[in-house]
Amino acid sequence: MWGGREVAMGVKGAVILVAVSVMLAGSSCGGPSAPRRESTVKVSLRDFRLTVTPARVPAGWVSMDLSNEGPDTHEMIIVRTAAGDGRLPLRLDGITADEDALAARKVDSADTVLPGTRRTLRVHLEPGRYEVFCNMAGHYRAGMHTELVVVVPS
Ligand SMILES: [Cu+2]
Repeated sequence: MWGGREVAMGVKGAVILVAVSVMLAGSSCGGPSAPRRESTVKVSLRDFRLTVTPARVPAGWVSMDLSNEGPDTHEMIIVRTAAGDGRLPLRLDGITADEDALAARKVDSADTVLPGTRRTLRVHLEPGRYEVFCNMAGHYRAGMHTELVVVVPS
């Protein structure tokens, strides 16, 4: 009884080991062997709040996992800025950020994230301060913005 169970677990363990070694071999064939770190930031979009978790990540590739909790459609724009959260230049309407003025500092964006849906945006971030926001009419001014700090990897 006991012996049989051990044998069964042994076979299962061996299968896992093979799978892991295949994965390791696969990941090392794409160039230099330097470890590539990738962080994940959960971005929650809702009426009218935007949060990032964690709010501090090491520089490098970051996977921004967006989730629109609704009820409206939202978007996510990420720009580099040292101005401080909620201090982006506004358009003349006074309620939306001036994307033309921010074009040079824009990293990337995800448009039209429908309520109840998720999307992942991979971005490469240098150390610095960034603002993550939604710029659909009025949403910026209503509070859909937050800061993401990118630090030198330790
Ligand atoms: Cu929005």
